[in-house]
Amino acid sequence: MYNIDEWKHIFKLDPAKEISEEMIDKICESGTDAIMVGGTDDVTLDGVLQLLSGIRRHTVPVILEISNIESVTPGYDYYFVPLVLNSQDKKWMMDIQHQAVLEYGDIVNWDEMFAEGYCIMNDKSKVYQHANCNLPSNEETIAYARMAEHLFRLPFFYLEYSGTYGDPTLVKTISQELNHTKLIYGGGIATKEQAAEISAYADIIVVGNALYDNPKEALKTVKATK
Ligand code: 1GP
Repeated sequence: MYNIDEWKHIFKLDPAKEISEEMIDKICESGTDAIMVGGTDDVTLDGVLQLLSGIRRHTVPVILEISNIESVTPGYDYYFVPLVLNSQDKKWMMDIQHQAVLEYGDIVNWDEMFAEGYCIMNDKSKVYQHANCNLPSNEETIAYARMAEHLFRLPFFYLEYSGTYGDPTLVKTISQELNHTKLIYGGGIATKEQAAEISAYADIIVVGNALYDNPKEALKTVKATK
């Protein structure tokens, strides 16, 4: 449907946060490759549907990153399913996904569904605490990336620094490890310079918070990846 292989930039909108219709329009028309809807706390079906109706007035592809089963709805182009590789609980890697497939496996369109091997690198972030993660060393992070590519053959490895700018050297190292699995980087990108620095290595960068904190700068990150 869309050529995901060519994507470089994604804006992530949090259904639990306020955003104006006017801003949604600007984000959708920014030239970004896709809009991802996802968050950690208070993600409700209402919030997910409200964002979808705003985004659907534009032609940009829209992805639901599944946070909980209750907020899943038809109408998105793609569904990304996080598997938290560095969680200490099997629940975040396997069990909630298993439960979802048990309930909805008969009606799922598997062509729209993609797994993301998450490695959460910011121990101060909500998502790190929510998923009860362990902070991996650089060597351990590389090992997760290798597992994502060679053992699990995942389409995406998501290096998640949510809320803080990560280590570009590590992003470079990880990118050199991955040939088939695409590297998604997210976290703390607030300027076009940061967007350019990370996009030199990551296949796709995700910009989230900056849209709420400094939208004008955030919109400029798109161009920096092209
Ligand atoms: C969050 O990776 C995304 O899941 C983006 O991070 O909000 O820090 O931009 P920021």
